[in-house]
Amino acid sequence: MGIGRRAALGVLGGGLLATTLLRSGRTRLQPGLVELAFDAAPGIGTVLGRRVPMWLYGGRFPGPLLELAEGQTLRLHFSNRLPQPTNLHFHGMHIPPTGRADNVYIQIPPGERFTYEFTPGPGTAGTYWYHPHCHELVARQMWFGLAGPIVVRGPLDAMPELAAADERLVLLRDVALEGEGLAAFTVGDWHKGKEGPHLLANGEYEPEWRMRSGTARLRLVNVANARHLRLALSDRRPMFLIALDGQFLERPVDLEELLLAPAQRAEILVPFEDGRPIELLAPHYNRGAPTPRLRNRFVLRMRPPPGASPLPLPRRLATLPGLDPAAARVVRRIDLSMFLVNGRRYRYERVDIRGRLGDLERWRVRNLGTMDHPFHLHTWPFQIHRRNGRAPAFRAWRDTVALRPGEEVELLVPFRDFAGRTLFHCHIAEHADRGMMGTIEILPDGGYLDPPPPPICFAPRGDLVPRLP
Ligand SMILES: [Cu+2]
Repeated sequence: MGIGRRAALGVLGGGLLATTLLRSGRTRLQPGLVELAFDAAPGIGTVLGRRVPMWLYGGRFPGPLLELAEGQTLRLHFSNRLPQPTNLHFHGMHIPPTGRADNVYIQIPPGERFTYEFTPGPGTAGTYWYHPHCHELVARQMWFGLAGPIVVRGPLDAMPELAAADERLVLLRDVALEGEGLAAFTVGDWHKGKEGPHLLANGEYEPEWRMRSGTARLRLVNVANARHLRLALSDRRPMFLIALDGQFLERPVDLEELLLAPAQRAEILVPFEDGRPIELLAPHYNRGAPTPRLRNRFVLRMRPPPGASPLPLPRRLATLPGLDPAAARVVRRIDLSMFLVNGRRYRYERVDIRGRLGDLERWRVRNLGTMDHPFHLHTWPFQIHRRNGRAPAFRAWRDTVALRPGEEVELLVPFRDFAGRTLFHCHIAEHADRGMMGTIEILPDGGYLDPPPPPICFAPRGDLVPRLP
């Protein structure tokens, strides 16, 4: 397979993640095509200073960075060298759920390859991530190391207040070691979701960074299977939220604390006011499950450059359209309970929601369970209209919404583009694997979709735990 010079650049872009460097303005993307290749394969990763057998994208943990600009095409030659089927889901991306794009029905048997290809459109600049989506195998493949970042750049990234900030990707997940590697799954893990007592940032434990600007721009991504992260800065300094999930907000919002549920992203600006180091902290969060307490003193520490002063905050960011709830043609109720959506367990053959392309829908999602469940819809971003009857403080596009026990959120979901069949589910990976998921099909009037190919992902095949070679 011919991989050109851009592929090499793409892979190099991934390499930058290992040193946690990713600064806007430095990366020159050519118009057109970004092409790269990597595999999912058993390998050796370093976790808490120990070399452990893992499953890795491109031999790295986290996986290589996929970085492109709005309107550029990503062509990704992906090989499966795992002992079981796998595939890729491009979490949060507003791209087709069909063909070679974000198609969860693609199943790649061991030893085979597949070329993904898609073009994120205007207004999609943001932080995303990729992970496997082979039903019943997702939780294990993610826990043992399979996740990687995606950054889409757009015109807003060039504003001086953002471009001059020291930009860092921060992929967050917890780990537990046991025996010779990452802890194996126990029966209880499927119910509560698998967690560990150590939180890693880009695979590192309590890293300390020398910053290059008076303001940090952190692209935070929660790639944990189940751990919900409460995030705050040392001395309760304010942080300035500029983006949630894949989209910019209208203006920065100052926060003392942020809850980042599994799969969610948040971009924050951190000004270094007084030249002192700032730590990102993860205070304990009770999600209604017996979560092991983190042993971290901090998640990461940033040391500002001497004499640097913070950048001015951007006054305006994106312009987000309001959605009129009265224009919703369909109102749906979606009840979440353990392993079930609307009382039913996921079935590959069954379509749970049929909608029409062009419609705005209003979804009332309730958490009837006793622990938090993060609800994720593929392909179509939504706005939260109300949470427990109250309008949110600011407008945002989301792809994953966290629900505490007893909560109800009303979502406005515009199906403006991209027909096809895909999934909505709880993003505690173990819950989705156990059936807390449903199928949605959005078609133009009179449209028809062939049934998906027979499943190969179900039921464990081959090794369920990575082994030392
Ligand atoms: Cu759940």
